[in-house]
Parts: sequence; structure tokens; C-alpha cells
Amino acid sequence: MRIVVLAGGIGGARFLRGLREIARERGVTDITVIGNTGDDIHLFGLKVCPDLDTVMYTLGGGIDEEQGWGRADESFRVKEELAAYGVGPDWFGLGDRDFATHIVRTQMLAAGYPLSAVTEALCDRWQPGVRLLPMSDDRIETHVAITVPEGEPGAGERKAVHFQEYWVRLRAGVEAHAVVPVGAERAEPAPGVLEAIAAADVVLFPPSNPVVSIGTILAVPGIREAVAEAGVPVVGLSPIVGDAPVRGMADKVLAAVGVEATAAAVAEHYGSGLLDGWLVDTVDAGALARVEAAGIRCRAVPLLMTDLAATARMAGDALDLAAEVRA
Ligand code: FO1
Repeated sequence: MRIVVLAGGIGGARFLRGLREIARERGVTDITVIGNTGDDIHLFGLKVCPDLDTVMYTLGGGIDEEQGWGRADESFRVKEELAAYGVGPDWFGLGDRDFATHIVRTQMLAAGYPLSAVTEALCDRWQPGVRLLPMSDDRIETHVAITVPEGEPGAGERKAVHFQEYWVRLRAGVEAHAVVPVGAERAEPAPGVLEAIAAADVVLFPPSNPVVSIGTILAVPGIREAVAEAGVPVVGLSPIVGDAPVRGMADKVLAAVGVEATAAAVAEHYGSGLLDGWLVDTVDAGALARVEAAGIRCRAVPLLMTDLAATARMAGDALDLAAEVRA
């Protein structure tokens, strides 16, 4: 069985760890992950790919488990030295070990390798046990339109900021008027992306952010169409449990696209043209009828990724729902 997963950062990476586990138990070895690169940012002359790295470090055993991003056992000497030169931004925590990844990546990109080849080379070290593909080799950057908050230069003016500035510096604390994956309309899927979707037996949407993670991947021309037309079950897991995001600030960006932060509304946002099955948490069992009325098969199961066993069960439930849809 060939499984394709569209993944963002922390939620996607943790789900993948459970999926890899249940897949092993069920004798499945072919997992392709299409990673979001809309969160990528250029800092200090380096290309940083937070979501690809989060997946790679999490599956490769190098992640800071508590934080969910960045390297375990990290130090911040380089960041301190940069700050001593007055070189920022100071709000983005790049650690010394992590810096090495960005240096290797940037060096390979400068030598002419596409991001997909660079990602493969980085994964040679981490052996994540899945094939990790960036959604595109082209530069795509998610920007968020905000009103500059009080106390900052240009307060009250509307402007677009990089997603990481909105997410990390502003902690999604101001209203997002719009979310735009800049460059997506001209981008092409990375080599292997459309082929993997076409060859898949099942496509999974982990409990990643529906707007800035999975939504951005689907914004690359050709990917949404390939998923919709693959003719195989597409099953998603709700990132909203009990009307709140399990992690992160998904509700803030959902509001920007006019979607309420409920498990049922997120399913409707993807729509039956894309989704065949949707898992909601048991606390949201009341959403079943609404999701099914939207033409999407729905089941309520525990969706909190409290440990590997619980996460593997969730992934197993997603595969079971796919089998049920297929039957
Ligand atoms: N998230 C934070 O909340 N603060 C940070 O300083 C930060 C730095 C960072 C560095 C490398 C990396 O791979 C991820 C990092 N993240 C940080 C996580 C990241 O901002 C977001 O969680 C994802 O982009 C959303 O998926």
C-alpha cells in the first residue's frame, strides 16, 4: 500500500511518527510526505525550511520534543553573536545545531541543486523512514495581511508580513485579514509530487493547519487537482478538538478565510470534492451528522496525540476509514 501525506510542521510531524509505527505493524513501507514550504524564510543569508525540518528532525530522532520544533540539546551561541553585532531578527530562535542544516541547504541551493534534491540529501543523514518531498522547488512564501498594532511604527496601517513574523513575533495576536501564499500561482509541484499522488492508494491530511499548511500545499497548481482526481480515498483528521486547535493558533488563520474553528467547518472547508473521510475527536461526535450531510464519511475517535501509541491508533483509524470508504 502506498500512502501519501500532505504535512505541515509540528502536528504533521507527530502524526507521521504514529503513521510510520502503524504502517510498520501492518507491513506498509511506502509513505511519501509532501511538505509545506510556505513557512520558509530567508534569514542571515540562509534558507530556513521550518516544516520540512520539523518533519525530518521528528522522524529522525533529532527534534526538541518539548518545543516540537528545532533541535534537541540546542545552544544559541551564533544567535547571541549575531545579536552582539546588532543583527536581527532576534525573535526567531535559530539554534547552533539547526544553523548547520540551513548552511548545508543554502550551500547546495547556491550550487544549483533544487530544494527537492537538497531535502533528499539532508534526509540521508536523518533517515526519516518516509520519502520527504517539498511541495515545490519554487519559492513560495506565505504572507499575512495585518493592521500594524499600537506601539509599533506605522501603527494602524495595513501591511503584509511574512508568516513567521505573524506567527512567532506577533504570536498571531493581531487579526489576519488575509493569508496569501506569494508565488504559489507561478509554482510547479516538485518532481515526484504528482507522480506520488497518482500512484497512491490513500491520501491523508494530518491534523495540520488547514490554511497555512495543507491549504498552502493545495495552492500549488496541480496538487489540489491531482488529489481530487486520484480516485483513491482521501481522509483527514481534524486539527480542531472541542472548538479549539489542538496546538498552535489555527483558529486565527481560519477566521481569515471565513471558516469557523470547528471540526465540521474545517471538513466543509476542504469539501467533498477533495475529502472522502474525516475523523473528529470523540468530544466532537455531535459534528458527525453535519459532516456526513456534506457528503464526507465521518467517524469520532480519540484525536489527541498524547503518545506514540495513541498517535499510531489515530493513524490506524484513518487507514481503516480509508478502507471503509474504498469498500
Ligand atoms: N516557533 C516559535 O514559536 N518560535 C521560534 O523562535 C521558532 C523558530 C524556529 C526555527 C526553526 C524552525 O524549523 C522552526 C521554528 N519555529 C519557531 C516553529 C515555526 O515557526 C512554526 O511553528 C512553523 O513554521 C509552523 O508550522
